[in-house]
Amino acid sequence: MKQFFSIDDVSDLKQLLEEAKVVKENPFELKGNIRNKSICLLFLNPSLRTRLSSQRAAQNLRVNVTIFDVGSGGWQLEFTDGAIMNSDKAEHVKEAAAVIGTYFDLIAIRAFAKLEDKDYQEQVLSQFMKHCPAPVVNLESSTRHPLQAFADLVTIEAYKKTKKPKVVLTWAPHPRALPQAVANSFSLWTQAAGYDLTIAHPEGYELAPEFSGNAKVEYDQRKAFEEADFIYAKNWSSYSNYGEILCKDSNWMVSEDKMKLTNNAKFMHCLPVRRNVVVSDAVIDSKDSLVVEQAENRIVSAQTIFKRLLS
Ligand code: SN0
Repeated sequence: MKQFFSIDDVSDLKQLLEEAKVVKENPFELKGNIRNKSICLLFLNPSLRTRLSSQRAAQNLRVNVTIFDVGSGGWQLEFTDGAIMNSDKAEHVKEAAAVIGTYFDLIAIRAFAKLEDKDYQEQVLSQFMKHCPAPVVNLESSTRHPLQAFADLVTIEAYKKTKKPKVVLTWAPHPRALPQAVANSFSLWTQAAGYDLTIAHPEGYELAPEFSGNAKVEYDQRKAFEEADFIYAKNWSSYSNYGEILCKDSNWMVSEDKMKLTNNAKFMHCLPVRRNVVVSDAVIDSKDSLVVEQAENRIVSAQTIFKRLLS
């Protein structure tokens, strides 16, 4: 593995999940000599779990970790090749990525979608991967959140009762327009794991075909919930009407009565979550809610990937 941008960088998902199990059971075990290596976490956007779990993961591996809020503490970066830099952006990613890559053995970057047309070109991450000599890890880019999806798989693996559980990714309402990254990665990773995936959403919220893949699409949320083993709620904005909010229908909130249609499903969400908009208090506070455990597994997914890339 040379970088961790997407699931395409994982050629052996089963093996990766085995490695995650080992990391989870023995978080402080050290094999190989990666002590004294150093990681830089670069944030262009806010974070709670990603920041803290990546830092914990590095600390568990006894590697040095530096957090840089490049969005607020660094020069404004230019990402476009050939730009005439006579405006507000002081530094080109070419130099920034090259320099940071000489200071650290791995850099991990968060750069959300701006919900602008160019998002699916993944300019920020691809420019860093091109110009940084150290391996790059995706901490949520415009179209993907692979460490979240990996942690979600670790969570589902620990709770699934059948080889091919029925997993439902359901759209839920939200007051703001959000990226598709979490939903996109969840779809790819759960399909790669061989689960039976249904994606439920109102019309107009279809994910890009490269991300929905062979998942079943269901416009009737109640029907989707029938016999489900896992309900994963997430809001995303429209892909076809890019970045737009097409629906705010509160009937799409995950509620106790809908959870009753399932096969005693576990409830999942990547967090942060808007209570009583995306999911009711009763569901997220129930014994079937896995949201905190998912977040805890973010340490496992980050640590497994850092370990691979630094070893
Ligand atoms: C981000 C997203 O991609 O949907 C990060 C999720 C891990 N979520 C948000 O930006 C939610 C912000 C809000 O206002 O609720």
